[in-house]
Amino acid sequence: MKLYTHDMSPFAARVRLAVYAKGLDIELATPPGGLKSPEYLAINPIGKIPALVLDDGQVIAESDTILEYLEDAFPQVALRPADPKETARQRLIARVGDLYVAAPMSVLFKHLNPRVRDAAVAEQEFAKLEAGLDHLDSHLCDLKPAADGALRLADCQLIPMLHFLPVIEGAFRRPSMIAERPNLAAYWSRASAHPLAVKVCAEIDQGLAALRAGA
Ligand SMILES: N[C@@H](CCC(=O)N[C@@H](CS)C(=O)NCC(=O)O)C(=O)O
Repeated sequence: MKLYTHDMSPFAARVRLAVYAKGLDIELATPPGGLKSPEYLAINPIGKIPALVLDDGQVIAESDTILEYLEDAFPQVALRPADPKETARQRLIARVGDLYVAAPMSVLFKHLNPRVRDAAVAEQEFAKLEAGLDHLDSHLCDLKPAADGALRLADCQLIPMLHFLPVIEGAFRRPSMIAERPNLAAYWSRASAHPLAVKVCAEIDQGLAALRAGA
């Protein structure tokens, strides 16, 4: 199996977290010729990472679909809780994270540079992001690290995204949005200390440093 990924991508980092947690032997590769090259579009017409290519050639795109596939195909190290109610909560956390946190973050990422920033769009997206983080902090998500300290699918989805928040806060000179939310802050202080979270966040930082250096 081959995973198309990039160190910096929080969506690809989700999948790498699951791959590391499950101890899977999956080749990591960057898209040949870049994300929009004919060669990569022939593999993943969506033109985004991550994409997983199975040994029989089947391509699975979209990080949440890849995570679910890996969980179904390699359940030996389980990242999905056995209890259906807990699974529903984990899926809800992941979905809230995708729809209401990752979405505005992706827009804000395009406005990091103050010289080409649309301040009105940024303001709107910050309002959406703050609301999304409030949802994660609320009773609805009941965000807590696993009692046994193990990683779960929702952790794989949240950790790279939350690690990215300071990049956005720094560019817009905003205070920590995690620190302002007690449940999220308690979750993050535990989740970010997991050795695989430390590993994958270091990879993201390495990717960001390479981007800033113009690599
Ligand atoms: N919904 C997709 C989002 C993936 C995504 O946006 N990946 C970014 C890298 S972090 C990308 O490939 N962007 C290229 C583009 O949007 O053209 C997923 O969950 O896999």
